[in-house]
Amino acid sequence: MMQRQNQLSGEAPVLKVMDTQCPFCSVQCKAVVTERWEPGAVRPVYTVEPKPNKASEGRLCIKGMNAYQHSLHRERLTVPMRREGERFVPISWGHALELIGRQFTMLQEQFGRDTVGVYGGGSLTNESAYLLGKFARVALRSKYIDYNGRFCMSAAASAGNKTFGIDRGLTNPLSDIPLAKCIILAGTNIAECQPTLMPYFTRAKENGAFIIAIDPRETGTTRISDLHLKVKPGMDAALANGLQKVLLEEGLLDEAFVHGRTKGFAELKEHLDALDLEEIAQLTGVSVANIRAAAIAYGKSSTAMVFTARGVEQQTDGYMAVRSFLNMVLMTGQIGKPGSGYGAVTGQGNGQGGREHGQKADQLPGYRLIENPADRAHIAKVWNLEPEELPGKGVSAYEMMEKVHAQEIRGMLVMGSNPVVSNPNANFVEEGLRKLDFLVVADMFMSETARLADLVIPVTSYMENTGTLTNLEGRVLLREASRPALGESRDDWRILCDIANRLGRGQYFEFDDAEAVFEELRVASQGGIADYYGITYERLRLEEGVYWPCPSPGEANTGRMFERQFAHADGKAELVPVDNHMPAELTDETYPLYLTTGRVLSQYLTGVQTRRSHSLAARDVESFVEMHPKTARSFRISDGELVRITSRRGSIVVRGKVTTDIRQDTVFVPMHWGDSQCVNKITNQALDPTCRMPGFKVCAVNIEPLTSG
Ligand SMILES: Nc1nc2c(c(=O)[nH]1)N[C@H]1C(S)=C(S)[C@@H](COP(=O)(O)OP(=O)(O)OC[C@H]3O[C@@H](n4cnc5c(=O)[nH]c(N)nc54)[C@H](O)[C@@H]3O)O[C@H]1N2
Ligand SMILES: Nc1nc2c(c(=O)[nH]1)N[C@H]1C(S)=C(S)[C@@H](COP(=O)(O)OP(=O)(O)OC[C@H]3O[C@@H](n4cnc5c(=O)[nH]c(N)nc54)[C@H](O)[C@@H]3O)O[C@H]1N2
Ligand code: SF4
Ligand SMILES: [Mo]
Repeated sequence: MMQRQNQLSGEAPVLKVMDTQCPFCSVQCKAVVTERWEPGAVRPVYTVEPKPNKASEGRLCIKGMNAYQHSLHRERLTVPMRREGERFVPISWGHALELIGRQFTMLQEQFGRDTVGVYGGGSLTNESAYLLGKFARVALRSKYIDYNGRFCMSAAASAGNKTFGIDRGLTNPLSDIPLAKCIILAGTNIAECQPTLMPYFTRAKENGAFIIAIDPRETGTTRISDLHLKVKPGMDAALANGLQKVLLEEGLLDEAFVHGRTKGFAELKEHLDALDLEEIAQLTGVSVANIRAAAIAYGKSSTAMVFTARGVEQQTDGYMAVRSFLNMVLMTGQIGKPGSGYGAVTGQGNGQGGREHGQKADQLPGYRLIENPADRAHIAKVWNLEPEELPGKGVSAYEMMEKVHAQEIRGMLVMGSNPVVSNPNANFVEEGLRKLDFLVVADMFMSETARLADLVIPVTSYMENTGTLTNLEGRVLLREASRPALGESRDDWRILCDIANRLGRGQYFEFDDAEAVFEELRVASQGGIADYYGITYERLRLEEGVYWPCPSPGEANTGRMFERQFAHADGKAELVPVDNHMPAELTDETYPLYLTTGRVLSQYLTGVQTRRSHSLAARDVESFVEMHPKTARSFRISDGELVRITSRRGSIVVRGKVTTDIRQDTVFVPMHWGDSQCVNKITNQALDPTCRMPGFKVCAVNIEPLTSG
């Protein structure tokens, strides 16, 4: 009808075409958003089309299709807001910055520099993540900074660093996946979490690959598998031990590779010899026959790849569980070749870059270490400081929350995270954040964490800010702004410069645009493990993306690592004996079931963005608890009924969903909802001793129907 009228009036619609990149997961699919104003229309109509690119090959999932909806949402924050009692009142940027400067300075004068902490996120661009690290060390001069990637990539990152000498999510380009003849998908739900990558796996299957899934539940991902090992939550390290034992017994080792390119095999063999396969079957809930079938399929394939994600990694033994799988990769020499390798499937949009440039408590840019004198000297020089002026290492994300609770930290800046929903033991975290003398949250929305703040400052969305993001392959991509900032919102990196100025440290933060920040990041990363020196905005525009490490502007790599050597000084990878670790919390009479947590296709992390997209919110309006029909019957719960789930830390209420997809001893709740549906109110805060990852994937719970009678 409208179109006819236009034809009659002869007026053309006004089009605005925006080239952009999805803000959500680690694939970083490119897209084109078109805004179309018909003459006389009261609001524009948006269409979204995928744009060809190397990772997604021109695919886009429903989250990418609908991301513009949150970016344009009427609840976007457009001005700084200051708390007055229970209300928030708009204030000017000048006033907001003055307040931050005054409060942080006052707290630091009274309680010492470390009393102000910084909490970042893996959605931030490389430029903002880099500057956040610099902000903590140079503007605040505090040792306390960490970020949500601690909950995401820390286990795989530590395992990669220790085993290979480098942590870059995938050791191979995505285009290698269809070449693999056997694929192990351990604790990864690619179908819902990186949906646009699924065709790589279905292509492998068409090429004859045997796919093995390891997951306590059936998911869109396990459904493409030839063999599904429905492991007991938390028992992956033991299962991988079982697989290695069979490889050893069957003689399916690559002896030349083991002797030439790895170290530690003798100790590993001695350890495996002493393990008992029957016992492993008992512990893991996977039969000996299935363990054998999986190991033999993997060991006999000419090419093979192993992928792990949060199912294996978000455990109190996440670091060692990944190492157990890496033992298997190395014993068989299935790495550094077309179609053979390992992948830790990175989570957030910039989950890879976010962990390379200094948001982590012990890190400096370029994957340098804050406790290494040479690394400190390099960065101090780039930052125009003396190395002694840099603080030492702080503590991990949840441990920072413990310090907040203990009032050792009294002021905090949260940028790009919603910790009150995403931290384990969330009631404790909320209690802590309420005690802060001054909490500043930089966000697009009034998130559950922003609601606790003294000051909330508005940031630009993905369509409005320019910067680079590094996808799961280690490919650096440039996302250019395609819309002006909404209201008075500002880019994260700009806000950090503005605050630094108020703290009297402006001379270290003189940047006119994101590219200027990237230019400094290049130099800071030069010679480091994650070397971005050879990458420039100009190259990124011309080449679509560039893999790191990239030490010089003329250089490009194929994205396949370890073809000849590993990144340790001696060129060898490290094998290690791994225990059959048990979860930090076991079931008992009061808490008879295991709870595991994860994701659904339509929602993203704590849901702050996706719950504001009407098309996505409509797909999953509330949380749920998946349980087996036999479990439901024995707890007298019927499908669709509200269920109270209780752990040693608290309780939540969500809707019951009865399905044969899950193990009988386990229930599953997604993480995307806050308040009374926030699953982290009941998860366990126990941390992995090495990487400090919480065990989000196992705790002991009880369930009961909410209805009476
Ligand atoms: N739709 C959507 N996509 C996302 C995100 C999102 O929130 N929503 N988040 C992004 C981010 S930040 C991340 S980190 C990734 C996460 O990506 P994934 O790690 O793939 O996602 P999860 O659902 O957390 O966990 C994966 C699987 O682990 C299984 N699992 C649970 N416990 C265990 C266990 O003990 N052992 C094994 N082997 N498996 C277990 C779960 O049943 C689940 O199917 O996804 C990214 N993509
Ligand atoms: N139980 C359980 N808990 C989990 C997990 C699990 O599997 N189970 N997974 C963990 C994992 S893997 C992750 S990654 C964490 C993530 O948990 P969070 O860090 O809480 O992640 P988000 O929900 O993405 O929160 C990001 C916040 O930053 C805002 N934001 C988005 N983009 C930007 C930006 O560019 N700048 C700024 N300043 N703000 C922005 C969003 O609006 C949102 O409020 O949760 C962890 N928690
Ligand atoms: S959520 Fe991930 S897979 Fe989906 S469009 Fe965005 S980047 Fe691509
Ligand atoms: Mo994540």
